[in-house]
Amino acid sequence: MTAQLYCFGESGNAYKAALTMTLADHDWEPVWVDFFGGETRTPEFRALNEMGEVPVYVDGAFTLTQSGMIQDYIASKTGKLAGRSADERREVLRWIFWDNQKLSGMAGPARFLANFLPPEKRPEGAIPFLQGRLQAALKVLEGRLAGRDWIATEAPTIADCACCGYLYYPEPFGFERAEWPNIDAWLARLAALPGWKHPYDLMPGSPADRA
Ligand SMILES: N[C@@H](CCC(=O)N[C@@H](CS)C(=O)NCC(=O)O)C(=O)O
Repeated sequence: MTAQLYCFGESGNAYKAALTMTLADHDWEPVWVDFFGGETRTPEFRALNEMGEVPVYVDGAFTLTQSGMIQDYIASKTGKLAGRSADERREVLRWIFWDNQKLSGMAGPARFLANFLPPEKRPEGAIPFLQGRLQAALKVLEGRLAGRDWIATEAPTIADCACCGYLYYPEPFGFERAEWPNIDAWLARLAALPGWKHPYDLMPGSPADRA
């Protein structure tokens, strides 16, 4: 049976799961969620995920939420992008936890506030605060990628698919790719992997649809 991923193109968190399944050759199809129309707040969606978030992975009666959990499940199931030993898998998880809080955890809200929320609804000071924290996280990532091709191990893993979650999007949110040469080269390496797709090509929905 083809697994389903509840997602939308603007979601970097959903992209992590979608990219993982794609690069791991795991059969899946997207189910578009109308986030901007409020779908994640509906009782129907909350019945699917009480947390009210995408991504949601559904395979028959089996459901998983949280991008890192879905990524870990796919890596375990397919044996791809997983790390080859227990030590490597722990290192992979270490970077996913870091990403979810420090990198994507700042990039996602910064991008949302700066691009998708009307200016009058933006909480004062929130964007500079998030962008300051984001710069600190980008510095950590830039340092990590000095002299190495992939984040957690010598091969691409789900840690790479997590950390890149927001970094291919074109909307301005405080990440200028040209300012971070190691990150830039790593994003190019990732994008050269067979099957890689940009988030707006991998999942339905983009700002152009709402213009
Ligand atoms: N830690 C979660 C974060 C998921 C998340 O924040 N999803 C956003 C879209 S990127 C969402 O669905 N938000 C819905 C809402 O806040 O109403 C994960 O990694 O899956």
